[in-house]
Amino acid sequence: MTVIHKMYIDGRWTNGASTKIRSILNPATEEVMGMVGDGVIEDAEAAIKAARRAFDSGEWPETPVEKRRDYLRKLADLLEASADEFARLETLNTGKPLRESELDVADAVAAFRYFADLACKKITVETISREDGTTSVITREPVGVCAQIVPWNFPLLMAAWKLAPALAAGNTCVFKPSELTPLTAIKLFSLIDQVGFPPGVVNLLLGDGNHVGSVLAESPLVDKIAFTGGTKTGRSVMRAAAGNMKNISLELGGKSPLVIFEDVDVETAVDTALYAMYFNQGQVCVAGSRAIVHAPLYDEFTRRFAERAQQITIGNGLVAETEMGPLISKQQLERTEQYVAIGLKEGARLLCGGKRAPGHEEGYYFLPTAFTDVTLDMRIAQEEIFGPILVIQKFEDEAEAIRLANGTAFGLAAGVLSEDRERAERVARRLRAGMIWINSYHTPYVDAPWGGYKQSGIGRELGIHGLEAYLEIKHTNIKDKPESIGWFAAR
Ligand code: TXE
Repeated sequence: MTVIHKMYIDGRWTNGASTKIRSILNPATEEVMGMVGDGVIEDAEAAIKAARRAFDSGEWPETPVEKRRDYLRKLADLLEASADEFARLETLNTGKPLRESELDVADAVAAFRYFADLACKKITVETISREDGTTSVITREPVGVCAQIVPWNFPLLMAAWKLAPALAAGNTCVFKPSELTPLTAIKLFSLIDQVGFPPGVVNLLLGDGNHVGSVLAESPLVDKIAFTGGTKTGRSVMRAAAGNMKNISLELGGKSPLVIFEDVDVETAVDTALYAMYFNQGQVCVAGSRAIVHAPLYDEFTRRFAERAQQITIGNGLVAETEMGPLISKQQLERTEQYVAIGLKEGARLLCGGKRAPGHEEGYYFLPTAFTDVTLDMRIAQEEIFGPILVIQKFEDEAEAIRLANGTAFGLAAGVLSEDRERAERVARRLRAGMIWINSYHTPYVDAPWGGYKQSGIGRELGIHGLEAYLEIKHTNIKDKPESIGWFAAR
């Protein structure tokens, strides 16, 4: 019999208020691999209430930060001890190659440890002694009840990036994974249960965005909403959050450029561009989905890129040789196909791929695809596709490279490849993006900020900035004892 996974609310597993069940698919086989309870409005409200009570009672926010650290370290240890199981489950539910899931689990463990320790070091008290005889005390306090909504491309890692800083800072959480990929989050909550966080401190809500996600964004009992997902959904979350002026963190879409100068060896340039674009089948917010290539290198680059893209081994993520897995869903597959049609209609030239991967009867497999002859005004150059489609553009000089790179509504990430460090840094300074890799790509560092400019979002995750996003700052001005101020004469 298939096990039906439940929600975790107020320290207990629950079926939720309805009998609705959702089937979870393996995108590599299209088979049902799990059944989960599907949340409804009442479940969202119950989770919010539990988090509100746990926060307002003071149990978690007033727990000493060192003790909160111990809970999170224990969680990290348990996660590390079952890393193989988590990686396998992540691959089954998302389709991503196992080597990528293994990285995700290791990064998730690192995030819990990092924020557990950082909170102890950085949640400090500053004092200023004043000539007027008062003292100013500046403290950092948790924001309150945090609703956290994540997408399907990095389910476990996004859970860690959201929960670790929030809990370390003393907040209480309602966490909602994507309705497509809840399985590693459910498994993480079985560890959370084992660690024994006080009831209501950390709650798992299942269900889709329109039903339960929107309740989190709107609720006046929620103090902060942290969202990772598409820009369109981000906009509606922001609108809903305005009702009670929630604190917001948004990590949204991108159309990130990889600027490649002619002094780079063509094999290295192609290798980096393949990695920047096709990692996780291109379903990465920072995917290097626009290669902007210096004219002298352009012909050789495109020729070699097409050859190498066609050599990528596509298959089930559990098979050791697999380099690229399936897309997450039928919907994403169709969306990717539609963008190929859009590109062709706009007059771009298909360099490689452009269709479902042959030889796969089941599963949402799509060939690594690239377009040349792309102009900046085309939709394929402007819109986030979130599938394995690269657009390649040519530039003549540095000014044109910068103009093209900055020429979209997004500003999440960018890469610059050049042997000339000075030139690469000069260009990087002009790029309007939150994360820039020079001669590298993709790696997130847990102690360095992650987030975007422009329509790629608001705020930063990771690093000290990621912790501060979950803290309020309070100034308390203290005078030893009450005394008349005498501003208005007593008559
Ligand atoms: O994402 P959504 P979808 C982009 C990408 C993709 C497109 C659509 O271009 O093709 O978005 O993907 C929850 N209130 N990205 O529809 O809608 C939802 O349940 C509150 C980029 O899968 O952004 C899920 O948990 N929550 C991206 C989460 O939001 C709502 C990653 C993300 O879903 C909601 C994913 C609502 N009204 C998609 N509607 C990135 N850049 O990282 C949905 N949700």
